[in-house]
Amino acid sequence: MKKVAAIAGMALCALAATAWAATVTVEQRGRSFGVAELTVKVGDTVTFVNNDIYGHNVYSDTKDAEFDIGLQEPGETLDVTFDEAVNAKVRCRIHPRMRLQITVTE
Ligand SMILES: [Cu+2]
Repeated sequence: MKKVAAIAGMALCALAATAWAATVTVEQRGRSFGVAELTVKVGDTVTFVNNDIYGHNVYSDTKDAEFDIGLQEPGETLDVTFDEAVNAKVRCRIHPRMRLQITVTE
């Protein structure tokens, strides 16, 4: 019986952690990001939604916030989760004018 209780407790912790983390959506349309700046907390997920007629390749080479979601075709949605407090400069490899600043706070 004790073992069952421990497993139930772990499941509750996992649910609590999920409830605290937020998901913020960033749209791409007209070869630009829907917002120029965004502030999220550590553990939050940014969902990149390509609502454009062009493909995009969103990435960041900012230290501690590196990611590259690759070629994202129109209509595709991709998630990036931030696990460090950083100021991430987000760009598109195909469209250098696309710029987004994501501030990740504790
Ligand atoms: Cu692009």
